[in-house]
Amino acid sequence: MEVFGRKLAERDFSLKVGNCELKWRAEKIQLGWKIDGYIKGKPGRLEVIRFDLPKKVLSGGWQSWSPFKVVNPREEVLTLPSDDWKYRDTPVSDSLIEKFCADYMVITEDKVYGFLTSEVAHPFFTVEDDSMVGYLDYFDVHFEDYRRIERFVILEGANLPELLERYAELSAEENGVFHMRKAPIGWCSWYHYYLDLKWEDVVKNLKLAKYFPFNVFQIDDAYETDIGDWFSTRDGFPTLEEISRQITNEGYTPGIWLAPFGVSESSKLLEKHPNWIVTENGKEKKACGSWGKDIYALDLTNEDVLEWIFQLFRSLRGFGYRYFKIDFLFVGAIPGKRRKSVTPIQAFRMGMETIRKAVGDSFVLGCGAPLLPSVGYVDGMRIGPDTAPFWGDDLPDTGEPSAKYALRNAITRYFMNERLWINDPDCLLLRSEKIEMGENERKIYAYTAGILNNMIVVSDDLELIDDSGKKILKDVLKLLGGRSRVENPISERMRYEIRRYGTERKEEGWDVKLIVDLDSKEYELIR
Ligand code: 7D0
Repeated sequence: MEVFGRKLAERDFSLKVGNCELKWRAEKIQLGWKIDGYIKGKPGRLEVIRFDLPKKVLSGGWQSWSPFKVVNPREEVLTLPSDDWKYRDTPVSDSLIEKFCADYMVITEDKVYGFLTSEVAHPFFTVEDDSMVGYLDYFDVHFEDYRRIERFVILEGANLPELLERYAELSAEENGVFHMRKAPIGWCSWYHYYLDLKWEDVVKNLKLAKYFPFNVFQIDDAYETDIGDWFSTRDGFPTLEEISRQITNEGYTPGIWLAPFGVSESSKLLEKHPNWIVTENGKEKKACGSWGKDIYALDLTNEDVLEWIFQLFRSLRGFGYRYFKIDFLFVGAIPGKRRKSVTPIQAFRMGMETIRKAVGDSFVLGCGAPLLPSVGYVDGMRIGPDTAPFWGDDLPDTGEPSAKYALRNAITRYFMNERLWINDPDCLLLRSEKIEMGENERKIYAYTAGILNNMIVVSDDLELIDDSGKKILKDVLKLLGGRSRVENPISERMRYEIRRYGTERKEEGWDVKLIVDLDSKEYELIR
């Protein structure tokens, strides 16, 4: 193993790398090593670490929706870019995108190689011959003065769950995250109504919500006329202020979905501000395609854009919203030309900083978000692809909506929960009609989210939840609390053992254990 081409040793190094000056040091810490340093010049893609290629790793892409799974890095890739989704799983440029490319961390049976921060550069790993190589991508930015590099650790010498949890704790500490918000329990409109949501549906569910233990009531994508035109509600919907008022009147925290860093090709916002977006070769750059339209990325280094974002969230807060599901965030961090010469990661964080300032202590749920650059800005984080009202056994494992693969990510990224943010495993679906899952699958999903101590958000037409669905939710709430651990996170079979530790019922050792098999769809809940 080499770090910056050297053997690890507890001392200071001063190196010339290309046209850059690099000062770094390695420090022994509990369960491993930590690397820190400073760089000056134009680093481009800076090699950090090189080690023998492991046969199997647990790893994944940069953002919420990216699958996080066990692969053989010699034979399998993690990213499948398409025209609409070039940057869905990584922002590294095209030459590498079709090779094995994993962002932030690589986990083996007995080691964690992981970056702790992504404040300026984008950390990723790729395969070169018989080696795994970790890089920091500084894109094309030149630094006049020394900048701190992204901190990095190599952890070993304990069982894997302990190493993963230690890694998340170190990252939290490095990003200044020291306490967690209480996880909300809520309702979300998306996974039943999708884009067909009508105002009458909202009103109906708002009335039925009193039979459920919710404290947040969140409207998802559907209320707005276009991506970017957030205040312009669709036919049949009242104003955002009125929506918030009605939710508040029923006793819930009003929640709203937005894609604040995106702007659709057909939006009024783009028409009014055609030069607010990220470009490439003098042309607007497509960030992704969705809703059958091209989505562009707002240039988050433009002061006017930041002011617009600030006012947007300030207004929503003024209307009473206190829960923000902010989605498609990765578009704010795609490579491209912006006003200021900063990395896409720095630009992204300027946007996140602005939102956080505007919403005060509201609950912010990140979605479609680059993970490490968001630490410290979000209270909750979606850590998997979308769920769906079907299990998805026969689907490929590429991040398409399915209950199975959404839940898999909640399990494999469990260690982030309550350290970096509260994990959102995506919504529980508890209805017994208009769903292609039986009670068994609904239970597996719900109990797993519960024992993992994750956010609990239900997304059904509440009229369709019968007594068995209500009972599942009750049992889920009883599973919350304590600390949970996935005992075998790198298992190749999707059969996991999850234990809950340190509750009031039992302060030492575990008191509840869940064994779930996502392939056979069998589970065992043991107390
Ligand atoms: C997840 C994807 F992989 C791709 C995509 F276009 C959207 C997506 O999920 C988002 C979008 C779908 C919506 C609303 O438009 C829901 O809010 C969902 O929860 C998000 O994760």
